[in-house]
Amino acid sequence: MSSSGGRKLAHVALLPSAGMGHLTPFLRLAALLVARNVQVTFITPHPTVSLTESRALSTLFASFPQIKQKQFHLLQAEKNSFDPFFNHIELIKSSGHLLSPLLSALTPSLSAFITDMTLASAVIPITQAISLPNYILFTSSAKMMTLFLSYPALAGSRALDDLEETDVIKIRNLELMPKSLVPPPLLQKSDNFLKKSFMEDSEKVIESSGILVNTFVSFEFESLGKINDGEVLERPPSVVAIGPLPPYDSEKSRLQLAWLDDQPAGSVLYVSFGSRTALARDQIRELGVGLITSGSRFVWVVKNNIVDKEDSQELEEVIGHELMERVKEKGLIVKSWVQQEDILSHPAVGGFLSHCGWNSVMEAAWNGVRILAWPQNGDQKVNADVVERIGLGIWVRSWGWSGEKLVSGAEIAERIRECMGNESLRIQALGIKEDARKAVGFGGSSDKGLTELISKWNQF
Ligand code: UDP
Ligand code: G50
Repeated sequence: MSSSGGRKLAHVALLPSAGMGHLTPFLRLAALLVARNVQVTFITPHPTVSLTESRALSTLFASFPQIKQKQFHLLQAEKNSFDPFFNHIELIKSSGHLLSPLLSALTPSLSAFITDMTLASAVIPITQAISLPNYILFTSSAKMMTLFLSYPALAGSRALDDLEETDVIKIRNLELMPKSLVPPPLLQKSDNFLKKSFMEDSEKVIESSGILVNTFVSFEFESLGKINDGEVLERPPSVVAIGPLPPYDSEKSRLQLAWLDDQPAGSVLYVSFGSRTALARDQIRELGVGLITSGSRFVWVVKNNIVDKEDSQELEEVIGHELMERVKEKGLIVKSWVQQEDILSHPAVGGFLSHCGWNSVMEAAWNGVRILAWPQNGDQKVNADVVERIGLGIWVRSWGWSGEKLVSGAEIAERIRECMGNESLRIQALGIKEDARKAVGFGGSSDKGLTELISKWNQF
């Protein structure tokens, strides 16, 4: 640690995993810590999977010259999964032993180390060996964390196998969630990345110094309570809600979408399935029909490929000439990275058709934008359930997981109208925005949680 006028200042290193959904909360946490006089070293696994990740990192270092960058050169490894981001997480894990010398060489010596939950099993033993306090940043919902923390017990007891889809998963006397919400790979008989990493990481996070989670108490009161009251695990690690992690200034103000300025307040639906989900071609076209027939204005981000640099197709090839012409009447359609925060914070935007990646949910809450949830895979049904229960949005459960069925344009249109026309949902979303801002404002629950952590680090 370093000292300033005799007072010790914390020095914290951050290590994110792969993909924008995991990187963005780390960038925001870095900016937040710097604003609180914490010295930050940001360890960047190199190379990144997507161009967007390397651009976001450059922006961070350009905007915050006080953040030290340390490149973490990854070894080459076999690619076991079809998912490039999962492969990359494996790669970071298998390069883990190279971290020790990197960490020990940092000056001043570290007060704490924060890494992503997907890297826990590789990183925690390394930090333990050098007696460095290690924290996990959980970048999904607290509800997802209840499943994550109980997974070794569930998988061990085979309780999951014996349940019907609609049955509720129980652990001791605790009702966790219906089996239907669980990410499909966790229910597969065969081995896969998610099962293996859930098992390994969950067993290891119990030994961490604590878990930080990008959520806030009033949003996920029940799940946070279940964890911290010892209902999920008898002796849980300390779990601190520090969200929503606010976007920092240089993420904003590069608005490419002047079109939005000419639209009436709250009239536009923003449509995006996040950074790594490409809908099937026939589903993209039905969605286009749905948007047009809904009568709503919209900004639609079309994603045709999981990884940005592998996508060379023109927009018109993806959605077809006729649809392309009709879409232009009411909406804006793009096939590139957009600054989502710019869009969600724009007064013209009133709704968000979202896959419910957790960052998108927190950003919608932060901006008071109601959600029409269309989870596709992974943790997204769990997150959609949180959204629906708290009253931030609606979720049509019958639409199923990605690829289970083709949802028709007519049905999509009907639900868009229902969501955009729902006045009580609009008001609820604004209430949630107020709660979100209170949580991170001075003396709010997330502000207090982070302040306590920092003062602990300052003493180390
Ligand atoms: N995002 C963005 N522009 C895009 C697509 C995504 O800014 O065109 C951001 C979005 O704001 C969020 C992150 O990328 O912060 C995606 O994370 P999320 O958890 O929502 O979903 P994932 O991409 O991990 O499925
Ligand atoms: C990403 C993803 C699918 C998915 C999840 C993702 C989660 C989050 C929880 O983040 O479920 C999680 C914890 C530890 C771990 C992996 C995932 O090792 O594409 O389900």
